[in-house]
Amino acid sequence: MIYKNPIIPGYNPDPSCIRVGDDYYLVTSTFEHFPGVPIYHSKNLVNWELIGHCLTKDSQLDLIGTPSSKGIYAATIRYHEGRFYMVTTHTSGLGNFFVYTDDIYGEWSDPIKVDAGGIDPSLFWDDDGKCYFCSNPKGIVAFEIDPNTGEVLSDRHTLTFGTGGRALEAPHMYKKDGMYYLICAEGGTELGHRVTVFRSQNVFGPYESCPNNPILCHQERDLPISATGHADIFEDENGNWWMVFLGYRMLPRLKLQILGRETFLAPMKWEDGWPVVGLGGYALPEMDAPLPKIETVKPVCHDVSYDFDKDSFDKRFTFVRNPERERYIHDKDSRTLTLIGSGTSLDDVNAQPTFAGVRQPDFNILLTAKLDLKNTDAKKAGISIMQTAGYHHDIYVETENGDTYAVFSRTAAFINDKPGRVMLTDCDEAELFIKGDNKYLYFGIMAGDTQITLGKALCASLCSETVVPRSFTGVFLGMFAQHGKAAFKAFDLRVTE
Ligand code: 6LW
Repeated sequence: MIYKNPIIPGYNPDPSCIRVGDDYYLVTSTFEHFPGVPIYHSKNLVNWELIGHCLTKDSQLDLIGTPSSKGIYAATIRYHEGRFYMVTTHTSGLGNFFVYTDDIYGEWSDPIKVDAGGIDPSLFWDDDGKCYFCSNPKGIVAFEIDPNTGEVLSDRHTLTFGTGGRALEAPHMYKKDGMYYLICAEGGTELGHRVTVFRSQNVFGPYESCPNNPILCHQERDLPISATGHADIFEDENGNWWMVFLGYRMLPRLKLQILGRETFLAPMKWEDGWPVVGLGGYALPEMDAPLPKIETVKPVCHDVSYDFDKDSFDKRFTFVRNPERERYIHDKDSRTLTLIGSGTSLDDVNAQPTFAGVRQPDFNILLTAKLDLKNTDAKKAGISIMQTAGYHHDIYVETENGDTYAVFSRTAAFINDKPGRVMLTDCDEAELFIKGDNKYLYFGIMAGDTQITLGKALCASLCSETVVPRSFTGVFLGMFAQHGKAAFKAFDLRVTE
């Protein structure tokens, strides 16, 4: 059956996936964003539902002051004897740690630290029940740990220094037919990114490199998906093998991306004891492969339509660092979400603005949000397309000397344009919009007699990757408030043609 890539669009990097029975669970990395590490569930590898997050409590994840693209790096999910484990690195906090749960729909444990250097940790259980921890302090290193306490139980062994690509990372270990396999990423997460594989008869090596390395690499191919790497593999309930990996979709004609590193899927086979990925080392936006449970496949939809009829946020809403929860008030009777803005603005680096957003899932989008102006007094109340404090464009309502204005402002690389502004008269409600295609973003408002596109920006102006070193995130579309109340009545994000 033909399926479309990315399987999980928008900012969803460093995927890790497991099968438990005929259920698939996949996690991705989240940096300075809260809650941390989303968990997606699927039966057919095409329809993925966000079922929760591993790190939902402040006691599990402290992001206060975390710079953009620091915080939570790549996570690995594993399952052993009824228990789920998620292991990751808080690069500006605890370092390497894991959490566990026996109920993937419930809460996860507090973090258990592992005394290990490097990033991109993973766990592997051998047939004898021993648990091994891998990461990349210098080369790929593995040692045995106690999965209850995180205690280190063996010497540390270097398994490989890779094939010579820079940034050897993302080690994932597996055992198949008595052989240990180690899948890694090399080349850095940008255009030279690749997947390499090594194998050994012993857990601690020596490991031999696959003669066909890299087994996935788009660097020298003219393909619509770029930067493929950072993979995890699994066998489905029918005995077919799959690889999930990150990649990104470029803005046409530009070597830039804004949606972030997304999650892709390719079928995989074994030939002569080595994995062969996709179409002999590459993957396409449409792939034909034997998906499990095809009878359950439904049309994929990434729209987010929300009129605040609940007591709390839809799981898809994300905050920049730990949210100050009292600043987000849901009133399901009046179907209003009131944001109470502090003095913090979206421009404040390492801060916690009053902002709640969802990942931009595609280039062609229309976001509309309704504001109840009678119950809004914030200095700024509106919507933003936001990558970081230095890269966001906003359309908002502001009140000055009793007059209300709609304002468009553009912040890119800390350059603030002179905002576009129009006065609003005789209206109780305003509908703000951001419309995007793969070249431009348009910002406007409909309020009373006013219907106006106030500004336009190139999508590329939001791109921080390749401009800011180590920029790992993607773009959010969200609501915000600064200095006072903003009463939102609806939030509607559509992926358009
Ligand atoms: C991640 C590393 C990488 O931990 O980038 O693309 C780092 N790969 O493996 C941040 O996502």
